[in-house]
Amino acid sequence: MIKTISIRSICFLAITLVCIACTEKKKAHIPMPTTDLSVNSLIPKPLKTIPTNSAFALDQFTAIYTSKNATGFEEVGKFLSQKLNDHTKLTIPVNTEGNNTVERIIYINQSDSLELAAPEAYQLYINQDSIIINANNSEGAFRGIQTLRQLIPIQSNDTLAPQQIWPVPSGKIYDNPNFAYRGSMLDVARHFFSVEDVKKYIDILAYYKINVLHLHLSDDQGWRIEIKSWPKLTEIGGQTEVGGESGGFYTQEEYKEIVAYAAERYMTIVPEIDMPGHTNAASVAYPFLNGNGKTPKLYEGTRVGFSTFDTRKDTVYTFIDDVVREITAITPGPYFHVGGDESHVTKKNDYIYFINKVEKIVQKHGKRMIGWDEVAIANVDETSISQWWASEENAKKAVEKGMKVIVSPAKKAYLDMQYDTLSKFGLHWAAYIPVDTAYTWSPEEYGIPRENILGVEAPLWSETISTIDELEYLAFPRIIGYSELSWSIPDNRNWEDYKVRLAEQAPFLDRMDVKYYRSPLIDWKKSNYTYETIIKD
Ligand code: TNX
Repeated sequence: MIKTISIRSICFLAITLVCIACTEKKKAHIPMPTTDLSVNSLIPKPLKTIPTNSAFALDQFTAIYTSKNATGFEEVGKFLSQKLNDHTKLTIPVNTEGNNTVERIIYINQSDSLELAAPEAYQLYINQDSIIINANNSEGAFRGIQTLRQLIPIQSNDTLAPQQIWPVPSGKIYDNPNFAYRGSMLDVARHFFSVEDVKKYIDILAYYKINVLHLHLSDDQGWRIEIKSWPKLTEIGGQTEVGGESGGFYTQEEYKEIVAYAAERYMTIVPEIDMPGHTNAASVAYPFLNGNGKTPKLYEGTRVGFSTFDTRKDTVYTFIDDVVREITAITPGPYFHVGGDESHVTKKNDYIYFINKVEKIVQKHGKRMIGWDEVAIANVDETSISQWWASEENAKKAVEKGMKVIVSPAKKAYLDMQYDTLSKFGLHWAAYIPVDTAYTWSPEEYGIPRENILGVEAPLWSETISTIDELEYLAFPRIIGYSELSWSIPDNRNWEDYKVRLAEQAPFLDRMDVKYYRSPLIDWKKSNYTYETIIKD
């Protein structure tokens, strides 16, 4: 451990610990329970865990300190303090000097150790009087504090001491993700979801170390992002949704708010404008786009594959250039998703011509193109990314082209598939996906070489859901399993072990007011908040 902490940090730690020792009103020794860090309920499961069988007493005499002059570390400390406050009501100061009531510290330390060279790597050392989180950068530190949050018991153990404490099991954790891209997609086109709904989803995903939210921003039924140079896209194309309810769209300011909220949680937003198919709403707003001389009607059904842009018209590419320019200008992440799926009424040659041109537009605006697996039939560049959802042949083509692949097999990873025949929402064209089926597969098992796999994404299409409760019913608990499939190595994944850890998530999900599906396959842990009482509210 010493190796990984800089001299500066050691001096700081030493001074802090001496100050703690000198504190005059020293508290009576608090007996700690015997713990076993290796049987905790962490999801995703960390790479390596070494228990030391004691505990750190989180209480009102705890303070957080972070490395000075390390970008983003203080913000991570403040984020942790806020979340600890939400959970325990304790007010834990961050980087407050001359605080003589401090007895124990949580230190978030920037370290250049080679052991932390892997992206998002962190180490967590939990001792009786200190918790040290080592990371090379603030992203790793942020992942590390999610682990710490999960280790705080649901309730304080006030039978052990005169004051309330939350005993955190002691030991060491070494961790970094198996895959860099760990995502979920939300379809805000079939049904629109408010900024607040999206933020809530982001918040829960971040707790499970998911780092990408892909927003499906346009489809036949609606255009959901303001484009200032083409205002009718939202004025007309954003006014409806499946079932004919009111629709909606994000202004660019609102989209920026989502992007910033995600960035604070080290999550990348991937915007998708689906084309050349799935474009009915855009063509209603600007009929020249479809090139067939007809003005289509707003569409409120759920059929796919009936619309297309006119791929041979220059003005269509001028339009696309404006859309990509405006969206990329407010998207700091490296990706732009062009859809490209189910273009059943676009001729194959036209489709290839279109994807080739759009890829260049995306690159001109400084982003890497992502497309659904069909895009691999075009002459795409190896820097572009294929999102494999259906065709193994297309996935093979992508690998042959040297592309990276996002693994999203509909039969295993589609959050809009029903759990079983009794499910209230969802479809089942690909499969029924109960919670165990969603977990017991491996991104590596489909013949896509490990080095081509960028990661895993679980898409949530919204034909059958229109409220946050319905969204949560389909997403949770399955998305929690997908987080483990993308973060943890195969040796650390096991259904029997996972299902026990998943059961332990109930109190957190209840506290966060997540209306998850209480799968009968899981022996859900009881919490003060029962599902029934929340539903009644
Ligand atoms: C297929 S998956 C689609 C979507 C639908 C979804 C419903 C993909 C790239 N396209 O347009 O919403 O099925 O499950």
